[in-house]
Amino acid sequence: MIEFSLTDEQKQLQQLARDFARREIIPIASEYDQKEELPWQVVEKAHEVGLLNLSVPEHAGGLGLGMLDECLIGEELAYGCMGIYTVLMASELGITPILVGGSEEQQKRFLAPLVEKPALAAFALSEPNNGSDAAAMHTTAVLDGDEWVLNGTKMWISNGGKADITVVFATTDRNGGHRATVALVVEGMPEGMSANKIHHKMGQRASHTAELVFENVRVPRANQLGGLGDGFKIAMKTLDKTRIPVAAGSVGIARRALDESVKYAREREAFGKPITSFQAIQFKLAEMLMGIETGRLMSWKAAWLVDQGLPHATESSIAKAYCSEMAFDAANEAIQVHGGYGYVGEYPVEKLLRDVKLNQIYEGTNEIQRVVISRNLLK
Ligand code: COS
Repeated sequence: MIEFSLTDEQKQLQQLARDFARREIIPIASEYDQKEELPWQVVEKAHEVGLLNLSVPEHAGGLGLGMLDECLIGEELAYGCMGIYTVLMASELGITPILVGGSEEQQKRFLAPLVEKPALAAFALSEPNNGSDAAAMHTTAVLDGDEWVLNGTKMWISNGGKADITVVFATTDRNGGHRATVALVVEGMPEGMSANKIHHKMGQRASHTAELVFENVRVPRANQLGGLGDGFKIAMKTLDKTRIPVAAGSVGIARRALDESVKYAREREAFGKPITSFQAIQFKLAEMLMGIETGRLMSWKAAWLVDQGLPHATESSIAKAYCSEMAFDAANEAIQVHGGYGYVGEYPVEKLLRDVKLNQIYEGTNEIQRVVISRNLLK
């Protein structure tokens, strides 16, 4: 059976997120992009209306929403602003390893506080000198009695330093490869942990990105997710899931690019007619819609597989790579439709292009998605 219709609850969630984007995100998106500042009031409002930390399970007091639900919401948030989307959805990225590798006790302990108040989670895997080769991490974890002692630097961490919990991946033996990795939940900013904000990003500037430095940071052993040596696999299983909302967010950006293009093209005249009457413009709009519909289907399929408990790594990577490239093209063409006006901040389309570039890089570059897809194809 194939079923494309949404349940009433899903339609309500979608509408809630759409209204939220229109009321709370779109009016401030440009200002916070320019200020390079995380709009904390949006986090508070998202918490208030139930759009924050969606994947916290019911046994930890959350809504326990599924991946398709997350995609519906993610598309709407990204339509408003991809940077603000990243603030909210990077929290889901921080929660997911706890769902993947944490015990029920750990899920309750770490996740229940994330629904009680406006609070964020973060995921710290990449380092200054390794991103794609995630197993080659240099951050060390050394056991001292009942505590792990963390040393090292994590890089490009969304919500880094702002999050109430940060899942940090570290090695217990630099020569041990992925089998010597652990996943540790760091609560707040313990002694020895510091965050340095990364400035002058090309886009997604309302999202707070930081370098995290750990100097002899002590983490209780009870905060270790899974077993010794499970860290890398927990990270991989997490990304297999969280790349799907990135795809959905990309669809949201592409939809915004199309809507802005249609609006402008209807108003703008050339050669005595609105530019919508020219095929050069019509075909660009048609291409955008073709990409949006195709990309949404792929992200929904990947999300459906997750919700069914079926293997989803290949589909997740296809959706992430396809949708981020499709959305990049849509944003680029939206600028072309706007001509010179598209190149300046007066219209929202130049921001779409700056923002969407990151979708081709974070949660695994699109080259890494092709590694995943081809390895799964050939194995
Ligand atoms: N789920 C579960 N297990 C996985 C897995 C997955 N998706 N991918 C790999 N593994 C397991 C393998 O089965 C293997 O286990 P065994 O040694 O027990 O057989 C182990 O992990 C190592 O796998 P592999 O040899 O394939 O790992 P590589 O070092 O070659 O790395 C890639 C694989 C490149 C796919 C991985 O490093 C990656 O995804 N990199 C990108 C990281 C990323 O997305 N960073 C973004 C940070 S968040 S913004």
